[in-house]
Amino acid sequence: MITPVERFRGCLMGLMLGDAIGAPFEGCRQGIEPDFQKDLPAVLRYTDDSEMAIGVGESLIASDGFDPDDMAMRFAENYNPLRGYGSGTAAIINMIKSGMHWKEANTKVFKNGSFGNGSAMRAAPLGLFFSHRTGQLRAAVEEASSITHHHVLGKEGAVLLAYAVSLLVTQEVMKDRNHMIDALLGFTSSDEYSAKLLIMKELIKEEASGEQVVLRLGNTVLALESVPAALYVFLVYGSDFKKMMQVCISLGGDTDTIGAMAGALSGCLLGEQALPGEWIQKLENGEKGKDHIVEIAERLFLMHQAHS
Ligand code: F2R
Ligand code: MG
Ligand code: MG
Repeated sequence: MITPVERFRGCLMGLMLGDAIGAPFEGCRQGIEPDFQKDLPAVLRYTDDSEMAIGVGESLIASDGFDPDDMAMRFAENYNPLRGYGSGTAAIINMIKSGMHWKEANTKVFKNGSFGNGSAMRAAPLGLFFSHRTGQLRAAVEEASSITHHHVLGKEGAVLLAYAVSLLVTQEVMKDRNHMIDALLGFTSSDEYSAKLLIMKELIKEEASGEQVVLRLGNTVLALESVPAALYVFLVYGSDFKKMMQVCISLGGDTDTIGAMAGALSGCLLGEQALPGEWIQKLENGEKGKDHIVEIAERLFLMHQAHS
C-alpha cells in the first residue's frame, strides 16, 4: 500500500532523478542504449527542469497557495545559468531580474509566448498541490506556465502533465493504460494534443519501436512533442523506473526533460521507496538538492491535506 505522502515524495524525487539521469544524454540521437553500470557520473547533477520545479514548490509553500508574482520572483532568485536553461526562458528570467513584470516579459522573446517544454517540466508540484481541486488546476497551471511560456501549446503541455500527476494521486487510473489517455482526452480541448493522445493509443496497441515513437510523437524541446513522449514512456514502462529511464534516453532528443516528466509520473505511481536507491544516493545534495525537494514534497502534502 503506497501512502499519499509516499506518492508526493516519489513524484518530486522521480522528477529530479529523471532529470539528472537524462541530462548527460540531452541532444543525443535516437537509439542509444545506456549502460547504467558504467555510464553514470559519480554525482548526479540536476538541471533547469528540477531548479524550476523547486521554484514552483517553494512558491506554493511560501504563499500558502498559488501566487504568480511570487513564483516569478522565485524563478529569478533560484536562476543558475549553469543549469542549462532554454534560451527564451533565460532571457525572460533575466528581464524579470532586471525589474520587468513577467506579464510584459513573457511575450518579449516570442510574440505569442514560448511553446517550449519549460513549463511542463516544472508542473508536477502544481499537479500534487491541486490534486483534490482539479476545478482550480487548469487556471492555476495555465497562469504558472504563462510566467515564461505564454503560448497556448506551452500552457496545455503543462496542464496535461499536472493533470496526469493529479490523477495518479487521486484515482486508480493505471489499471488500463487507455484509461489515463481517455481521462486526458476528456480534460483537454486542444486539437493538437488530442491528436497526439490518439497516436499514443495506436503506438501502445502496435507495441511500437522507439523509432516510430520519435517519428510520430517527437522528442524535441517543444512541449507538443516531449509531453506526449513522456506520457507514452510512462504509460508503457512507468512501473519499472530504471527500464523507463533507459527508454527515455534511447528516444534521444530532450532526454533530461522527458526523463523529468516521466520520472515525476512514475515516482508518483510507485512512491519514493520503489525508486532506485543507488541512484538516489548519487543525486546531488547541496543547499537545494535531494533533501530539499523531499522536504518540499512533504510540506506540499501537509498543505494539500489542510486545503482538501
Ligand atoms: N536548454 C536546454 N538544453 C541545452 C543546453 C544544455 C547544455 N547541457 C548546457 O548545460 O548548456 N535544456 C533546457 O531547455 C529546455 C526547456 O526550454 P524552455 O524553457 O522551454 O525554453 P524556450 O527558449 O522557451 O523554448 C525552447 C525552444 O523552443 C523553440 N520555441 C519555443 N517557443 C517558440 C515560438 N513561439 N516560436 C518559435 N520557436 C519557439 C525555440 O527554439 C526555443 O529556444 C529543456 O530541454 C531544458 O532541459
Ligand atoms: Mg534541463
Ligand atoms: Mg531538456
